[in-house]
Amino acid sequence: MSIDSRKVVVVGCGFVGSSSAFALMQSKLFSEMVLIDADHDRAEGEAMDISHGMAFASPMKIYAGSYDDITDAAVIVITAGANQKPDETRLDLIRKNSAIMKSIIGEIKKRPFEGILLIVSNPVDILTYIALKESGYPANRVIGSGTVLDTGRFRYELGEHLGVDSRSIHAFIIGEHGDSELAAWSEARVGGMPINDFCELRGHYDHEASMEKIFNSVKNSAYEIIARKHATYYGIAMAVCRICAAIVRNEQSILPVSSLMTGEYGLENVVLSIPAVVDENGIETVVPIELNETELSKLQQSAAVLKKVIAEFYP
Ligand code: 6V0
Repeated sequence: MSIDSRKVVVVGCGFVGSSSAFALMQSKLFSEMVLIDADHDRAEGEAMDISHGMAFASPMKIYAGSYDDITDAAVIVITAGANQKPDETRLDLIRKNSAIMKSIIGEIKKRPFEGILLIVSNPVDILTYIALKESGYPANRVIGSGTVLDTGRFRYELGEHLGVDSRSIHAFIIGEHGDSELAAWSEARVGGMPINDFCELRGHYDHEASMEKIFNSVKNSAYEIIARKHATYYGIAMAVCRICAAIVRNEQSILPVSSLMTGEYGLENVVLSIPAVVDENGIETVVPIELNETELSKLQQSAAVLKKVIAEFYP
């Protein structure tokens, strides 16, 4: 079965899946979108509702389907599973969501799917690792949304702080998409300038305090949003679109998706986020940016947190 680069499947049509589908419809990246959910009525309702926006965007086919519809898709976006409740960490979700991920991968594996798996459900790094192991697909085809959202939040916060378009900022959140993530400050650039130099250009000299404030605000964003509206979904929906664009347009964009480490920074057999070149084959290559000693040690600690959880599933 050949791949139809204009076809996407979204598995899980809750807040994140339906918002992603809504954003994908507007993105014009695809001409066919299949929605799958354990609650088929929900998938049908979302497909109907989103289709009604099509007259204001551009034509495509959107429908609630089944796993028999996945075989020629370019990308399957998996957002199925429980979300965080107030005071729950992403790692707390593991017990509920690992079983869901295994059952979904089991269904996908029964069919000759050759496209890219994009895992979004949390804890995303662990579930991407599970998807990789259970599918047996090559590592380039199994991507987690990782810290693409956190990096978007980071660039937004920096843009606000510095009075500059966030798209002019090259700076990454790396590691776990969760509590042990870190900001790669030493490599951060604004318009090509080291970030502290740009801060001073804008009259900010209190680097340590500002860095701590901005990073904490990024790291705690999900908790702050969930405390107010019980879920987060618009930011991640845009991140899903961005990753899909890199894949289906073969963009070779550098995005901090989560991928399998194979020796980078001394890390192996763990899935986490560092920048990677993303193209039609998924991960073309990871880009191990230079880290200072503190950052490297934090990244290794983040990997250790994830490895401890992985060891429970694959001792
Ligand atoms: P939700 O609104 O409860 O939706 C979950 C959906 O999954 C429901 O519609 C369920 O019916 C469906 N579902 C459950 N089991 C299955 C199954 N076996 N097959 C198909 N569908 C199933 O949750 P929400 O949409 O808010 O969150 C979904 C996941 O995304 C959670 O794990 C979140 O933690 C995660 N997020 C990940 C983010 C990221 O940056 N990676 C960001 C936000 C949320």
